[in-house]
Amino acid sequence: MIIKLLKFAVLALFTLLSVGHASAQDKNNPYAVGLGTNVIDLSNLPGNTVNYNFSQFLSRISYEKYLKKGFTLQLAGTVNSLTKDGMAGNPMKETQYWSADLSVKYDLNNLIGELKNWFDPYVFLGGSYVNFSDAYARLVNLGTGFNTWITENIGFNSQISYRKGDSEKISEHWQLSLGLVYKFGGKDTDGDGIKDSDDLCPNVAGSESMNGCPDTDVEIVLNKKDEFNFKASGKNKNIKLLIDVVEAVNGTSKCNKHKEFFA
Ligand SMILES: [Ca+2]
Ligand SMILES: [Ca+2]
Repeated sequence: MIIKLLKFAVLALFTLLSVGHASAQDKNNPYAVGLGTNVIDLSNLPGNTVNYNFSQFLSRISYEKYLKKGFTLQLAGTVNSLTKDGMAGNPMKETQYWSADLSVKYDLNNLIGELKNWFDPYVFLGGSYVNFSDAYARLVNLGTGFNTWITENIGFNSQISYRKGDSEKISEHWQLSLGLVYKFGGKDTDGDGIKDSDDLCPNVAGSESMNGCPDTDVEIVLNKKDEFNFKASGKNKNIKLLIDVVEAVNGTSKCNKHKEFFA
């Protein structure tokens, strides 16, 4: 019990103190998976650790897909083994618990502006399908949490949810969770380190200060195959248009309108 509490406290401390330099989960990394542990508290109000039902270290798994405008869809699964009924640490007959949760998360950075790009607070609302002592119930699931990104793709996650239903066997309860989250899935076609969604020139390598466009003087020459080669200036605001035109003339544009125009 003490060791479990310590593990939980250490993880919580890491979550609060870890400082990174990465950005929130967003269109650049639309997918995320998470692994962690959870605590179920059957009392009316969370906070008193004598009521905590700790679980195995890996007892929660999650998968997320960023939708748009700060909204993310999350699917999560949890297992636990309950021995405390939530009445001042009162023991109860050991009961297996599992739940499957489907939630929509909203990234608060989207609302209040990004305070720190490594800090990613959110709220969520969803439904949980819970198994408790051979009874099943559908519960409403709402809560809040945050991700703390330590690298561009890896972060700590901490959240609390309140679950409420009208089943006699499974009434309201709380779930706290802590874990690691890994986000992925961003495309960088030209390999310049700027994801396609932020790259003004997604097919031409460039610099960060030029939003992914090359920072050189404009120079367009015709080669033996009658294709244009170019060096382009990122200082020119029309650089993207210029590159679009060159790609269209060369037939390498992904844009059908351009292809038709130059056909
Ligand atoms: Ca790029
Ligand atoms: Ca680029």
